[in-house]
Amino acid sequence: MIKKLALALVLAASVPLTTETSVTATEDYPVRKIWGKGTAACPEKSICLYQDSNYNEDSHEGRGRWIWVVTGPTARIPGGNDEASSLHANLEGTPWETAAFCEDTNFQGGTLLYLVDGASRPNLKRVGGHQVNLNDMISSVNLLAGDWRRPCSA
Ligand SMILES: [Ca+2]
Repeated sequence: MIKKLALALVLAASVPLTTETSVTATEDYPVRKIWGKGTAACPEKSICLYQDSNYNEDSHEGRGRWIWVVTGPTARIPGGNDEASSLHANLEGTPWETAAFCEDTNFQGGTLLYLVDGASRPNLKRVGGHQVNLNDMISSVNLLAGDWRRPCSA
């Protein structure tokens, strides 16, 4: 009888209350939104997706704009889908070495680009030697360590 009671208590403690789920979508993903500009505004152990090019430095508001701060593989960016215009990787101190940015949610749609720790992309409208436009396309972010393949499924 005591054992059954103890088990019931453990089960009750491990099951989240239904009223606490889905308060905000961001609680389900390791991503949060902050207001700011510049790569220095990117918190430690994070990938930062900036709403504007040049890390929000050119925003008319003067103080910056939104930055989505990713702290783990995130299948969705609530409120920030297809919004990123510049990127910064600040992964030092994490198990991850590289971020892969996917065109669709749930790590689908293929890999738009990679970013290693410490790297930045100031303008996703013109990326790489071919000046590819990847602006406002990123929908999920996978974080990778060591040997890896196919970070975003095609
Ligand atoms: Ca997309």
